[in-house]
Amino acid sequence: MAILFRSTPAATARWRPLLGELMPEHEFRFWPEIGDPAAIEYAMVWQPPPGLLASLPNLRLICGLGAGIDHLLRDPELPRHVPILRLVDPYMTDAMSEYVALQVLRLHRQDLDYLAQQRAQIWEEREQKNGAERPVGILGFGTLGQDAGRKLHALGFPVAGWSRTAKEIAGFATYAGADGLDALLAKSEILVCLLPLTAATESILNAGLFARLPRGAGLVNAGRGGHLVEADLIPALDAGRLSGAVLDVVREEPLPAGHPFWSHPRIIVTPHIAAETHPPTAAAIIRDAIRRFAAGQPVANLVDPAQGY
Ligand code: NDP
Ligand code: OXD
Repeated sequence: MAILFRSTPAATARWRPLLGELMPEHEFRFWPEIGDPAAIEYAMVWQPPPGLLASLPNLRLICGLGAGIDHLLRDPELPRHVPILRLVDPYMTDAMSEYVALQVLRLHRQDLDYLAQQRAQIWEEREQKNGAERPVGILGFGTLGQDAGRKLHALGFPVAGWSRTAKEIAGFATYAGADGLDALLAKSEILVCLLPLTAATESILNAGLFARLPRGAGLVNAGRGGHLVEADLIPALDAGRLSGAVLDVVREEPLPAGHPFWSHPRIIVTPHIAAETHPPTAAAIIRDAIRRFAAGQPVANLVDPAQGY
């Protein structure tokens, strides 16, 4: 019985030494050297090439190496009968909350304006609110959204969360569904997207949505590039409808050279690093899940492909 590992070359180099040590009972096959496909029962994968998983006739469990599974579901040949485990790692959750707190604070404290002033050697105060006066809305109030929400709340921001199904969570205003979205947008001076990319959330960040936010709202997208209609962003910023946007994810990654997002003064781009998979913690989580699965015990964080996340 073997486990297939497939990720980027850089990630593979970081995982490789850990895997043999943590799971000596398994033989690892590192893509593209997969050997006899029939021997592979488990796959640990990030962005597998289309058809790779379908070529493994005895595959029992697909372990995604990220929190999102859109990279798996876009494979038209994905073997739909094989269960999918997504990665839920408190280390990554902390990382995402750090990122969200940083970027929300940058937007809240007018960091883009002060950086521009510094470049122009302008020493000038700007009017500043407190966090308690800056409502933040989080689209996607799941594992990552709720943790980020708690940490923003601890910093003093009023936080509201939007999810697919209704929730009651002490300390937060919560909204669900299309009607709930309008109510959340109406009061979100900073909007954070931590949604999974699904048919229902694709292109959700568009001109129509920006128009429902308070004028001059800030945007942080750390969900997926496919959430944003890229052509709508710069016009919204240039018109003052939005005051700034932080993008950790974009439709084409890496962001192509010369793309207008690189140089727009009111856009901050980071290279999909908000919450990177952390092999030392992730490997132990996946090892435990595989052991439970192999023993026929219940496994947490198996996803429903029909739901899309
Ligand atoms: P979860 O599944 O825990 O949470 C997803 C949340 O989105 C849930 O609250 C869910 O609602 C909500 N949601 C899903 N579909 C809809 C919809 N149609 N309308 C409203 N709400 C919806 O996922 P995580 O928090 O772990 O991760 C979220 C995403 O973050 C990942 O899918 C990935 O795209 C992105 N990510 C980005 C990273 C980065 O480095 N930039 C790193 C890790 C993840 P409900 O609670 O009702 O199910
Ligand atoms: C993830 C990611 O989904 O890193 O984990 O984007």
